[in-house]
Parts: sequence; C-alpha cells; structure tokens
Amino acid sequence: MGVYAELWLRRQHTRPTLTMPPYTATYFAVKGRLGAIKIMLADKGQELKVVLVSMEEWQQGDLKATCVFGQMPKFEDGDLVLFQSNAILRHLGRNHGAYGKDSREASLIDMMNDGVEDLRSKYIKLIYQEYDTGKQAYLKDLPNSLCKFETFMAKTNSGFLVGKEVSFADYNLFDLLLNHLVLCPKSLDNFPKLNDLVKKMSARPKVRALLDSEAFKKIPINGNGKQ
Ligand code: GTB
Repeated sequence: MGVYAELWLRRQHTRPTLTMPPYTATYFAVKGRLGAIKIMLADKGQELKVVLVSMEEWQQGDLKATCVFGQMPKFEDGDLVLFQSNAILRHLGRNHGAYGKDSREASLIDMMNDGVEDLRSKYIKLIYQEYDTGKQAYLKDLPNSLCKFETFMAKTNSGFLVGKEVSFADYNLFDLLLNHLVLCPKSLDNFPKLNDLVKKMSARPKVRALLDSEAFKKIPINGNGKQ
C-alpha cells in the first residue's frame, strides 16, 4: 500500500521503546477522529506512527475489508488492533493515567465523553452533509450543547471535566472545541470554563509543541475542505 508515515514525539513511560513498537494509527490525512488521540499521546510523551491512507487507496477496498466496522482510524498497540476512536481514547486513558482516580470518576468521565461524542456527531453531520445550508442553524443551537459542559465544569471547578487530573474526555472535548473555534471564533465567548479549558490544555508544553508543529498545522481538520 502506498502509504507513508509520520513520527510524533519521543519518550515512552509504560512502553519501553526497545521492547515495544510505537503505537501506530492508520487514517486519512486529516485531524478528524484522530486529533484527540494525537493530542493525548503527545501530552503523555508517547510516540505515534501515523500511516496515511489516500481516498484512492481506501476506495480499492482491501483495507476497509480488514477494518472491524469498515472504517478508520485503526490503532495498533503491539498485537492489539483497535477500531472506534472512543474505544482507542479509553484504552489510552486506562494505560496512561487519564481515566480518573477511581471507578466513580471513570464513570463520570465515560458520561462526559459520550456527551462529547454526541456533539462531535452533530459537527460531523454539519461538515459532511449540511455545511452550506445548515451552518447558521448549527451555530444558533451550539450554545445549547456547550452550556451542558460549562455547567458540569462549574461544579467540578478544577479546570477539567472530572476530578483534579486531565482525562481522555478532556482531550476529546479540547480537540472538538478547537474545531469549533475554527468554525466560529466567537463560539466560546459566553463559556468561561470552556475557554479556560482551551487555554489550559493549549498551554501544556507538549500539547503546545504539537499544535505549533508544522506537521500538525498543515493537516486539514476534515476531509472535504470544510471547517
Ligand atoms: N465510530 C467511528 C469512530 O469513532 O472511529 C467512526 C469512524 C469514521 O467515521 N471513520 C470515517 C471512515 O472511515 C473517517 S472519519 N470513512 C470511510 C468509510 O466509511 O468508508 C471522516 C472522514 C471522512 C473522509 C475523510 N477524507 O476524505 O479524507 C476524512 C475523514
């Protein structure tokens, strides 16, 4: 397959580089559903090899036939092969200390991540199906979605969605909020907690380094040129 690879970041804590291959993700050349995963791995100091697949290669169907749900991203952790972006985030959350301090926090993190997925689904529908006709209505309704996260974060009051430490749901929400700031730069103006989350996550040195890297900046958010 005509693919090429990028390498992000260096150090491995739980997965010594000498004995384990790096995590590998296979995906289109977009941020899309891989964005949050890249941000989380960067922040955790983990290397990620990305195998890029063109639409032409994808349409040949051979790779699709090997994907459990016929879709990417595909994620490899040694001989463990995962599909479904939220399952990948959970896997990494579990293995890199980003899934709460106990099962109670883990359940709340799951709940908030499902909320992020609900908003991401609406965003993807807008981008791929309704951009030209539905953007105004989407932006009108957006505060109704964002205020749920804002209210919950006001109760947690740590700057993160749940507990006192960053979780995979924070990376996921952060990635989606970045997309929304591109869609509408004013979209977070009335949401101080969400604004703070974006500032706080952006200021984490390894996240900052990723966001500022030319490789990351040049990747489009979506596959159809809309953003
Ligand atoms: N629930 C799954 C998850 O969370 O991982 C959803 C995965 C999904 O929607 N994958 C899309 C896919 O594989 C890519 S993300 N589509 C191909 C197919 O279904 O055959 C959306 C997307 C679409 C197109 C491009 N592109 O053209 O570059 C990029 C991203």
